[in-house]
Order: sequence, then structure tokens, then C-alpha cells
Amino acid sequence: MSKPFQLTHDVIASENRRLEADLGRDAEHLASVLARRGAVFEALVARARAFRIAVPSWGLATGGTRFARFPIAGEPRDVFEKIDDCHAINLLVGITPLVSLHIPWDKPRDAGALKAHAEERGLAIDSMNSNTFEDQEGQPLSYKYGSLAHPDPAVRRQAVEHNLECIEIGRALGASSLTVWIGDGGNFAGQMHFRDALAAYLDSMQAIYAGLPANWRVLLEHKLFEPAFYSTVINDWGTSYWAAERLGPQAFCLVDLGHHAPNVNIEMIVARLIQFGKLGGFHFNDSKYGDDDLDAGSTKPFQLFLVFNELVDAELAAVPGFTPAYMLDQSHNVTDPIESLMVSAMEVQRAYVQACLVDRAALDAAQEANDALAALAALKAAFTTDVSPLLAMARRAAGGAADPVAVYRASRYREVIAKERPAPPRRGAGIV
Ligand code: AOS
Ligand code: ZN
Ligand code: ZN
Repeated sequence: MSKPFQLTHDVIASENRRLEADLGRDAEHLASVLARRGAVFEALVARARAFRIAVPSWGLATGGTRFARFPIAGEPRDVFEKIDDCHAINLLVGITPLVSLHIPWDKPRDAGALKAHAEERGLAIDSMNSNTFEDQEGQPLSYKYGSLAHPDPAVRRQAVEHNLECIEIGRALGASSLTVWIGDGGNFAGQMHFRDALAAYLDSMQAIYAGLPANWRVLLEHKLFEPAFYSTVINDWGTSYWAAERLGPQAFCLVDLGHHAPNVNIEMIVARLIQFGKLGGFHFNDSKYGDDDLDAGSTKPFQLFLVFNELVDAELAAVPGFTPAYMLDQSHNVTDPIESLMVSAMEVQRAYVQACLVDRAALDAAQEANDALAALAALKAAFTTDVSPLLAMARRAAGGAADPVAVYRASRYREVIAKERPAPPRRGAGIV
């Protein structure tokens, strides 16, 4: 097991002092710009500080391209070391005290010890993710042709049992939601009976739902495509909504930003799910050609902002039952995963704060008057505001770093930790 991360709030504070004067000036300027618009800088800092997003345990090791995975030194070798890396991230950015786990990748031998390990580092376990898209060693039946929607009831049963086990592990860890994404689908036209597969999925999900503790949620994750797939079973939000509706009040839809067709209006999907009371959460990432391939906010920051515009609108309207869970879900192929996860968490937080800046009265008036240009201008005024000093002040106030990547690099965390964590033997391909 690795030693505890050497960075302390004191080390961060001394790094922060170097930036203090410049940050103070920038924050003052931003506060006066915001004041002219009727926004209170301190109130926005408070909202930024209250923002929370979960880190995916599986994002802490490098992912792969379609051809290979090129691991870096010091990658975590087990779930305890993943928690240590999450601790480093949260110390620096202050908004990620939650870790989302994937079973069996993170299956603990001793759940109590894992829970204590997380809690000692100020972290809690967020959603439990099941895995029926890979075959595990010793697993009796294969998921080659599907899992929860497989034509064979024995395979479906095995996949249901796995999900029930995820709930049990999650209970012991203090989690309160299960995220279900399946890789079920067809590779050829005619291979899959579309209606039968969906009926089988619902039947399996009903068995999982029956095992859900009363205070838990199940989040259904849809996905349009996989490489070499002709169809997927839970292909879009409508199918996901249909299933969540039939399952009952503890079932919700999860929107992964990378799981849609190009040009799909994701913020509108978000608005629909809010309106129907079924928005359960997000997997944030950015996407160019494939899924989970790029860091959140790295290519389509305006889309991310538009999604948050809907979320903040719902928050301000106090839409009943509106409590979506925010998680990152990314594959880091060429960057240090810790750096990517920190930057991504901050980019999602940035979109949230920018959305808080939207002049809702001006937007309403423009919509009422069918003034398209003024409506867009209201959004753009918020989106183009550089809230970086505000985010830095929020982090600093929480004991985090004004510039997390700079502090992380200065700490040589990766280098130090690499000495305790020899490079992993597996050099497989694959995008996680
Ligand atoms: C897969 O495309 C999904 O985004 C899932 O959330 C999946 O469980 C996760 O990405 C780990 O592979
Ligand atoms: Zn996802
Ligand atoms: Zn995905």
C-alpha cells in the first residue's frame, strides 16, 4: 500500500501565496464587472464552493487507443491507491470528495477497510457501476452476445446477480446508487430482435430494481453506438426514459455526454428529462469521434455551458426531485490522469458558475419577445465571462490550490509515487 500523499494544506497555502497579489487584483476586477451586472462575487464563490462532482476510479489509470495502451509510471495498482490519487485531486481542487467505483475492477476484499481508507482522506463512495460488458476470469457464462438483454435467461440471471452484488458491496461502502450501462447490442442487421431484447432488458432490470434499498437510486445509462456495432439496446434517452418510467420512482436516466450522435442537442435532452422528473445524473466528458475520449470542456465548452444553463434554470425554479449526480467519465490516453481529472472537474464547475451568471430576466424577456439575438446575447454574456479568478478564490477558501496543476507538478507527486508503484504488467489495448 502506498504512503499517504505528501501534499498538505500548508504546502498548498505556501504555493498559493506566490499567486496571491495577482489573484487579488484579478478577483477585484471580476467582482466589479459582476457588480455592474447585479451579481455578487462572494455569493458566486459560495455556489462554486458548494459544487460537487465525483471522480471515476477507472479514470485514474491511463486508457488506451484502439491499438494500444501506453501506461505511465506510478499508476494506481488497486482501489486503495486509486483512493489515494482521488485524495490528491480533492486536496487540490476541493470539489471532488466523491469517488465512483466500478465492480469487479474495484471489488474490495474488505469493504470496511476500503470505506475507512476513503473516509480518513475525506472521501465518500459515490455511485457503484456494474460491469457486464467484459468477461471476467472464472465467470461461467460469456457476455459475448449480451448480458441483461441476452436471449439466454441463464446469462441474464448471471448479469442480474452481478448487479445485486454491486448493490451489496455499495451498501457496505455507504454508496446510495447503482449505475447500469450495458454493452448489449447487435453487430449485424437482423442479428437482434429489437423488441425482444428490450423486453429482456426490462425484465432483468426489474429483478435488479427489486433488490434496491429504499434510499437508493438506479441510474440507467444509454449509449447510441459502440465501434463495430449495428445497434445497441439502450440506444437513446427515450428508451432509457421508457425503462426508468416502468421500473418505478427510484429509477432515473443518466446522460453521458459522449453517448449521442454528432450534433444532437444534448441540453434539450437534459431539459426533457428534468421536465419528466427522471434526470438522475451525468457522466461528463467531451467527445470528438468516439466516446469518453476527451476531457470535459476541452472541445465543446459552449455545449457544456448550455447543459448547465438548463441545470441552473431547474435549480432556480426548484423543480421537485431535481438532484442530479455529477460524475466524470473519461479515458486519458496521453495525459496524466490526475491532471486531466482536476482540469475536467474545474471545467465542469466553470460551466456551472457561468450558467449562474445568466441574466434570467433578460433571457425570459428575449424569449417572450421572440428576440433570438438578444436571447443568445444573454447566454453569451455569461459564457464569455472569465470566471477563473472566482474559481481560484473558491478553491483557495476551501484550502485548495489557486493553480492545482502547477502545485501538482511542483510537488512531483507522480515521480514520488512511481517509486512505490512499479509499472503495471498489462499492456493491453482498449478505450475504457
Ligand atoms: C461506457 O461507454 C460507459 O460510459 C460506462 O459509463 C462505463 O461503465 C464506463 O465508461 C467504464 O468503462
Ligand atoms: Zn459513462
Ligand atoms: Zn461512455
